[in-house]
Amino acid sequence: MIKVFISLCISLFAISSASGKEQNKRLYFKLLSHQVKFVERELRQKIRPVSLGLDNSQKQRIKVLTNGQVNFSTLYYVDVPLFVSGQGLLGYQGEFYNDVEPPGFRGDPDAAGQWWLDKLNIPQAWSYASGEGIVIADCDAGYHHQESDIAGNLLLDRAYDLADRDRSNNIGDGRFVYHGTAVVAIMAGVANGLGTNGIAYNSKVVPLQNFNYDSSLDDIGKEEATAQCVLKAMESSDVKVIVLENQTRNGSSETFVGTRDAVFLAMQAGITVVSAAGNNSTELIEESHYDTGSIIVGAMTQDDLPASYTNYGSRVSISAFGENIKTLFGPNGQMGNFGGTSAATPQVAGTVALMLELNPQLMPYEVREILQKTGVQHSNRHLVGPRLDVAEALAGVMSVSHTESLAVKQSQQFRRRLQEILK
Ligand SMILES: [Ca+2]
Ligand SMILES: [Ca+2]
Repeated sequence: MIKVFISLCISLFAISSASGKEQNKRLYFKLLSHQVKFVERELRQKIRPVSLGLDNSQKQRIKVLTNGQVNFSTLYYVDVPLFVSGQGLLGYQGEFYNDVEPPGFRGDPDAAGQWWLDKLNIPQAWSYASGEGIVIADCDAGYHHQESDIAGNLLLDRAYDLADRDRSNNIGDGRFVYHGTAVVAIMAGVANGLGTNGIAYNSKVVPLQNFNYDSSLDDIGKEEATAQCVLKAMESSDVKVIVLENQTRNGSSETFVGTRDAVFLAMQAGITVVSAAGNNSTELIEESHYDTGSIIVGAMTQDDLPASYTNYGSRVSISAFGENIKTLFGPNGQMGNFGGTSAATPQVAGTVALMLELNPQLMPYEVREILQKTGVQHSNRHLVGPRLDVAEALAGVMSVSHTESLAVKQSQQFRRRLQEILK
């Protein structure tokens, strides 16, 4: 029954984008019945063309995406031709909001200025996931960690500075403290009714500092500290995602062999690594020769073109927006305009947290493949990969059948052994 149902399902989000040019309207609804099997049958039966006045081709377009189970707290939507009324869909045993979007979570107040939320289909994705239960480690330049918009999601007891051996517990100093603050706010900012919130607003972040950009503080080089940062992140058994927010002169952080090796280990341990491509307009050659399996993120302009500065090449997995990203900088709630592959990377990392909440067993290469398959293709896609679409990525997670239990087991064993060695 469930199998048949899944095979009939089409992505809602795909429907909405494919039918965007036609005269359509959107109907929102929540299912109310408590009898799942009954509702599944109803979903199929009541969608008959006769009940809606649709022909067969139109009928195909209003099937509802589920993950094989009907979720009653989830808000679904369908795009239908203008003449269809919500009354025709009442057989869903649902509560309908004809034409009008019902009150749902669209972000904290300042999110109103965040144009990219809608462009990346993030509010739709929030019907499915918020990052709950997912821990991300960020290797970054510093954090205003007392900012209320990020503090609640930071795991401060694990904060660590890998570059400053004398003050390894101070992640709030250095020249670019705003940088990690901005990254965490985009990726995992707190949904508290104030300011903004992140894409994975219920995830948690281990704040690691890989450089202070201050010779009076830093004892070892940025590249080496980044490699150490990856190893440090792996000491925590619950970290599922590692974010690398620095570049080298030659490209992404993975041009440094120590970092590359550490990333290889993380991938074998089943941790998804999301890495900024860098901002030098450079082709990533070494990264193509040594594909670690990480997700390397390029930057797009607001007009959906590859940014002039972004590093590029076949190894860039996916891209997100790298300009006019209004977000928290701190201190004292100060907002700023963030950009570069540094800004694009947390958009992807937050999405990965949502994906892993839906299916924590996904292996890193599956996460990358789903992101690439579901991203928006553009004419320059060979340079920076497709552009991220968050709702489509979640639909992609829900539609794959997952048979990787052996790989999951192996990665968990590897991770345990690695943690013994790292201690
Ligand atoms: Ca520091
Ligand atoms: Ca907030």
